[in-house]
Amino acid sequence: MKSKTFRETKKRRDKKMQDTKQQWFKEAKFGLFIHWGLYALLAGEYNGKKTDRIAEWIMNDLDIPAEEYEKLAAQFNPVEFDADGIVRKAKEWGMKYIVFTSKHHEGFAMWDSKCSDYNVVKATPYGRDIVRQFREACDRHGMKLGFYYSQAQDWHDPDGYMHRKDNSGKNYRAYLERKCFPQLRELLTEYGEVALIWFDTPMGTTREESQEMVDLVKRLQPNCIVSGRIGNGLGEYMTTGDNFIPRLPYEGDWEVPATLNDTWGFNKDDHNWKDAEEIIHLLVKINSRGGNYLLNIGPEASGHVPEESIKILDEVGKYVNENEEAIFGTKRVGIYAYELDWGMLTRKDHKLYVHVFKPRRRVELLNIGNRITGAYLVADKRPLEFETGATCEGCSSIEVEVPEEYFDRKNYSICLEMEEEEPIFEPIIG
Ligand code: JFZ
Repeated sequence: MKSKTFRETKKRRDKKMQDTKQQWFKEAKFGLFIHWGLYALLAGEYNGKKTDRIAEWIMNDLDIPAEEYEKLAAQFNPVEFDADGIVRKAKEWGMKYIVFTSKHHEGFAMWDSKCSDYNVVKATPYGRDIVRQFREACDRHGMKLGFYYSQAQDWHDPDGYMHRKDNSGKNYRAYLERKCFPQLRELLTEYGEVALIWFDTPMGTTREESQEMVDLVKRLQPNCIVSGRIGNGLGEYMTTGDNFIPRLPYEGDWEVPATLNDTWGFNKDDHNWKDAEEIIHLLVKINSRGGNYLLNIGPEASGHVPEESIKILDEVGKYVNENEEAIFGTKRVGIYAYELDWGMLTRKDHKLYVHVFKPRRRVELLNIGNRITGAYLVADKRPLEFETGATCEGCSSIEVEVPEEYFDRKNYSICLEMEEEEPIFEPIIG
């Protein structure tokens, strides 16, 4: 009996410890994904042929032989690359973490890897370690840094998944021991504190092999988080399909990896950019359901970040900064009876944030049964007049007066202070 109680306490304590380690991730809400590798040189086109898929897949899509593709390295000289500039921007945009593609499916390492010369230091005229530059810039700006690492697909290593698009007759174990494990070890021992490893596409990786990867990560950096795409149910948070947003609030930690256009790696012909307003709404929607939004940029081969992405994110950043209190550190909101056509809700303990996306003179909410003790505009904390009451059919109603100079404005937020910790959503009754 005694030992059972002890075990239970220990289990609870372990769970709590894990939560603490991951607390930054729960609170982060907004991060920057960076897809950058040799594919940026092709920018979606090889020998006059264009890919109509995501640009970092061009080697696979257009059947470029590894012997040909690897020659790209000799052209990689990103003189415009400015790690500090990118990290500064991410900080300005209100992002709390960066995930950089240390090695994508193409197999090329963006750092000075000791176990494969197919890397940015040894195989390019540029000769400088990109991962290290991100590390140093992130340290300077107090930004968390995680690494995307394609653990299974490696189109350069003959034993990696999908090399020559063929998985037969391979010695995956040999690849793991020769490249995957040693490279992970390098990333986790030579590049400071790694916030997370963003594993991707496990393919045929067995549970034992995934477990070996997790153990390796945890042995070297116990606080490093492992993404869901490690596979075999071993991840510490869930990543949705790219650009997929769960309809319902999802319990547990999760993240939506997403693009600003329709590609991760740079594609010169992809101009299908979402606008800033759409991105703001997606961010708030994801936050409202409890997730983080990991939004991608795909730098050009020169290192230059496409103007369009900067322009969109500068505008998104304005919203995030002004309304930071209503984004960073918020928690999943339960199911509210109504789908608002003008806004969305996020929350913290004792605070319900109303994000207003369309101009209006007053903000009205029905079927929220809390005792409201105050209301203020998040941007400048000015108090707002409000009234609470009941509808003719007996549901709770709250009405907040919008300040006059905000009548024509959209994209701002209001905080409702609640006596209770969480919002009380009343069901619709007829
Ligand atoms: C993967 C990569 O293949 C792709 O190049 C990019 O890096 C992206 C972020 O991740 O693509 C996936 C992997 C998993 C899903 C969708 C796209 N999924 O589970 O839906």
